[in-house]
Amino acid sequence: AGNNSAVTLLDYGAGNVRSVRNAIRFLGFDIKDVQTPADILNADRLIFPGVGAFAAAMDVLNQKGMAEALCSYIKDDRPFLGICLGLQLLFESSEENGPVRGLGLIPGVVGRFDSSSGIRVPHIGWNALQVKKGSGILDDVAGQHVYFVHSYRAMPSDGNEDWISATCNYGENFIASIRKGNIHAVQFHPEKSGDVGLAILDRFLHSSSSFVKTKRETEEKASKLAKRVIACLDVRTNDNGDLVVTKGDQYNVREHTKENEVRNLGKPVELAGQYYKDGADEISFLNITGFRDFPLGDLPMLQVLRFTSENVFVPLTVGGGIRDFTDGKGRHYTSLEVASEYFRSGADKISIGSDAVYAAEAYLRTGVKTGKSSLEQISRVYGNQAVVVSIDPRRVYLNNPEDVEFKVIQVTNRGPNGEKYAWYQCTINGGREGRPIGAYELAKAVEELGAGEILLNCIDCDGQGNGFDIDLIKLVSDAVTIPVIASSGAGAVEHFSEVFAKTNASAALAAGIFHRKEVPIQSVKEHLLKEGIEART
Ligand code: 1PR
Repeated sequence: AGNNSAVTLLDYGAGNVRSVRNAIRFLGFDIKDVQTPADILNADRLIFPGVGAFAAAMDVLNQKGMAEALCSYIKDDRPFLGICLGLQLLFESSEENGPVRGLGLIPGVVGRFDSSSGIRVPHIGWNALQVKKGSGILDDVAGQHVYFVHSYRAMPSDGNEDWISATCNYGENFIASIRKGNIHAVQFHPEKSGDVGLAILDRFLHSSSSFVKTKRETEEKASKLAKRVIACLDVRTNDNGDLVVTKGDQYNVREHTKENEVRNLGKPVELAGQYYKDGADEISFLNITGFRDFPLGDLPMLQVLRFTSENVFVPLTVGGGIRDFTDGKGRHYTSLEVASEYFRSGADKISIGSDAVYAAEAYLRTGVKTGKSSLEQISRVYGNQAVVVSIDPRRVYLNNPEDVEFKVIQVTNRGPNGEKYAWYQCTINGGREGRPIGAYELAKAVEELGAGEILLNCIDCDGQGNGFDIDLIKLVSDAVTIPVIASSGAGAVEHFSEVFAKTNASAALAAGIFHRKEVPIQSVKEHLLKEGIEART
């Protein structure tokens, strides 16, 4: 930390603020944690990264006497930065499970995005800032993309106009940041917004910034939500017990040699760091043997997250093995404990595969939401924006669409025996077992159960490099209102523009082409921009 004074962090224990801590440390500052209301009043600079639900946060602040201290700190115009819920709590009230009263410092009510207007909720991804002049910490970032993840937002009004320093457009113009004197708050996540976000944090931490952002001119170029490009690392232990990044062909990760060894494409932490530098909008780790190896016994994966999140400032997703589990000694772990450990170690989202299939099957069979599935429990506690459902479907061709009870489509390219139809059968345990449910039915069910996003793989296309399964992605992205990540089959930059032009996917994920260094992430972005598709560069 050197000459820098410490920054005070208000972490009321409702969730993961590890990324904010990592970003502050990365910028060379020490962190003092708020223990008592007096610590707020004595702070030189206060950062308040709100996490969790609005009502729960207000309860804690009120119980600990911190609400009053916060109000007085802010009214005294002392240096303050609120992040995400840390912005929303400044308003009068929120409709999230409410109405619930907020701190009441800024006029306005926080409401939910309206998905009936055709936008996907949660608002997840990199969106452009419309910055007003004199915004202080947002100087030079007008028109840049920053990372948002939320379902609720504050709206501009005559009453709060003088507070607004930036807006963002998502179906409507909502408040992206506020500023008055030394008081700042942002709806987006600077700690997850790459260089741009670090520059914003750094401006808050220093009166005059030393972190120079030179990537782009300050002209407002970007205007809307960018299509995301996600790098995926399939991770498992190899036969020597080392955690390696691997990659399969149609989910088979073993080499076609006599030894049949697990294909080793590198070290997870190094590769993730590389992809961050290369411009990945997000990074996913999938622990592909999680269905048989219990993740909390799998400490290396938690270490990978801890190390990665120290230097990688874009969202991290981790999946594999999220379910209830009883270990050899008879100790029972809930899926919520597994997920919590992933979040604490630096994950922003968790991804559920097999267990979500069971949950969806049960829900469709009974019509009852028990609230007990891993999906429901984790999204209730951490919010649905933190829960991704990963689907591993396999195409099943049919001559007659009446042959199955699942949603059938007419395929663009006929099957091997001239079949005109197909359905997409969900699988579990890394494609090893087919289940009596289609990708379409599963997607709709998990949306209702609380999933915030869908990661849509396709076993037929995985590792083939022939492009995404457009039929499948269209089917699923039109069936739900949550964001859908297209996955499996990318082999060239054109495949990315194709999937965004022909489907409503919000993001495209690839593994093999990046691992084999065939196509740099930056080329994908440049290609998208050339094709008129919004991308973050
Ligand atoms: O079921 O909750 O334990 O989660 C297991 C997770 O591991 C699921 O998300 C499942 O998709 C994943 N998984 C399981 N087995 C494999 C395997 O490959 N044998 N990998 C596997 C999934 C698919 C994508 C891949 C894309 C892009 N890999 O993640 O990265 O297909 O690849 P490409 O660009 O090279 O074509 P649970």
